[in-house]
Amino acid sequence: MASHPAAVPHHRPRTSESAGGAFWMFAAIVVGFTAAVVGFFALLMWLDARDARNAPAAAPAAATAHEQGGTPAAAGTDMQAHTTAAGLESFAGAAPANAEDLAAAHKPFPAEMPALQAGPLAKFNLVLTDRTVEVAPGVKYSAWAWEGGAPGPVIHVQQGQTVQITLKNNGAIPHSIDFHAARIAPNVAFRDVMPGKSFTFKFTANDAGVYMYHCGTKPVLMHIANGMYGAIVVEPKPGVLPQADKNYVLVASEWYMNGDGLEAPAEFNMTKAHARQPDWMTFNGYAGQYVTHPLTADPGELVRLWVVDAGPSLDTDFHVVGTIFNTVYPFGDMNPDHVLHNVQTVTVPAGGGGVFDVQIDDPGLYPFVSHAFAAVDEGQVGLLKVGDVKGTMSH
Ligand SMILES: [Cu+2]
Repeated sequence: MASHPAAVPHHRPRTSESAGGAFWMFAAIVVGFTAAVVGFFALLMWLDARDARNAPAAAPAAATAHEQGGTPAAAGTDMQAHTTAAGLESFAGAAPANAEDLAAAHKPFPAEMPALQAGPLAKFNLVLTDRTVEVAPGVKYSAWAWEGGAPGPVIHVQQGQTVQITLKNNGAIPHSIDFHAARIAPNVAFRDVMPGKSFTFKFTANDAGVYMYHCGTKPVLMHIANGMYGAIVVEPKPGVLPQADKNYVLVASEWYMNGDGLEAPAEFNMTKAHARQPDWMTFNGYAGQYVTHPLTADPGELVRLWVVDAGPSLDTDFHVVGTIFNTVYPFGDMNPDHVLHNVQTVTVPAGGGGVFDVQIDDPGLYPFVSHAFAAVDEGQVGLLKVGDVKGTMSH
């Protein structure tokens, strides 16, 4: 060890000492600056959280404010037109004067999980079509979607069932379908289907969980962002999970728009999609729909939320305000040995899923959100109404 390079000429330490001094001075400046920046953003976040806590209540209030010449805002959001960090014009929060009436008249996407099909084979017909959808009250979007809009229908099968998918392409260009629940050669099963054509394939749903399905035709970002996504629940074999009293399926997604969609339908904006700066973020395709039309449960019931984040690009930090998840199956891993207990927020990644069990004893209105709170301001918020409580948070 005597010949170790640590035995350096004695002037060396002085040099490195003075370099070290400069380094530490620089580091101190950086740390000080960082602390100031972090503090500033912490304040912004606190302000945002404080505002957003009131977001569900803000829906009718915002419409009233608009009628009085105040800031227009849509159900469940608290946004106004602004320019995004990348200098892109945002249409977040755009709303007509009658947004509140439109929100009330909107028929929410059915979040209740559909029944299983009996027998070893479950068959599903999916129809792709170009159509105008609404992504928020009065906000129209020219989508590439499904017969019923976006997301596509919830597919519910049991682990071990064979799933037969028939995809009919009624759109103007080729599309395809990629099932994350399948172990299958994608060049065969997920191939492009020409306009007017149908394609059928099968896979066995051996892996329990909740999975995304989506069009996988290039550019995939555009096909997903335009509405070509949905959820498939592969329920574990009977007896694996505690019996849930309520099962709800939520598909989170983002909308990137080239206009506000109030007069003419908005279309996809690739620049915003690449910048990951959506105008709207939704559960089941429509901003704040479960604020106006809450999901329901009785006190003490076991509510199971099957959540998929369709993205295309942002994660969903799933959280229910006012409670703690009793059990979480992170990433949709349904192995009971892998669950988390008593946690507040768990990320559902873009292109992934998560299953959330919650049991609430106190009657009340419990918002479910992506706790990345910009998502709430952009519409990714709903209410779980526990017990016989009145209306939404504002009533
Ligand atoms: Cu497509």
